[in-house]
Amino acid sequence: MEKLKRAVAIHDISGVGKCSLTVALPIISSAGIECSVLPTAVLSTHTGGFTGFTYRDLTEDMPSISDHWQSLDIKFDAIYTGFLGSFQQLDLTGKFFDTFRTDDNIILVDPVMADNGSLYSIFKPEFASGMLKLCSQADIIVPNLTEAALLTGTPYNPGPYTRLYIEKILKQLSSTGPKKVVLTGVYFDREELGSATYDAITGEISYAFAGRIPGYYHGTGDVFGSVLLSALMNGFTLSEAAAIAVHFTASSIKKTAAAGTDIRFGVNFEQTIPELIEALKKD
Ligand code: PXL
Repeated sequence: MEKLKRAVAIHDISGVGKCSLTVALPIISSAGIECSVLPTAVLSTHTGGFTGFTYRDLTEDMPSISDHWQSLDIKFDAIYTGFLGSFQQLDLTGKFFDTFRTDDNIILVDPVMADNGSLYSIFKPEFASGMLKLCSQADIIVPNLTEAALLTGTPYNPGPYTRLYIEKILKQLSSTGPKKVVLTGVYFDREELGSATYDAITGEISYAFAGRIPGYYHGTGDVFGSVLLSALMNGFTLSEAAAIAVHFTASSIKKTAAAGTDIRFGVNFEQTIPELIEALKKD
């Protein structure tokens, strides 16, 4: 039996409305990877589409959790960050990277802060500069096109896109530090939606698409990021991992649309997990 790999997911816990840790934990675990968690906040629901949510900030706990793990000499094969609520959390997460980085672990930052052309309501515009700094410390970043615009200081382009535009953004993002970039929300026509990847070491660019399902579904970025990391940790290349993540996310959205689920509650990824296990099998 191969040694179990261990990832740590640094995200919030939103009690209702599947996203962040309630997505990362089940997906990464079902991919055969131990998933440790460093919760950044506890919310009653996520912040998109629900009003009146509670928000308990856990910033104060982050350094002591990190110190305890350091004292135990805990090692992580991957560090995966998502929703971070403040500059202080960005700073503490950057310090966490410095402490737990090894020669061969993966640091994956999903710069969760915006979608559909707008910054999430709880963030101020300056937040993007702090997120850019954290991204510069990552091996892989996974922005959507709104986040990419904020990180590159370019105006948001709602698409459809051209290869020229996408490849310029990929290279601009990589020039800020991360050697691998995965852009989500890429489309050249109204029929398909997917991702583009860039590996600055090999120069390889790849695309993966699935049929577009109309509507906006919450938590899909976290589903995508969790599957991407799971596939990478199972030995798939960046382009293969992105294709697995695109098809898993699209299949989960399809099931959600067919079930008529309220889109605020996230996607029916649970019913897609058997497909992930199949996709991760090596022949
Ligand atoms: O899925 C991203 C996300 C994660 N966590 C919280 C959020 C959001 C997006 O709105 O509000 C708390």
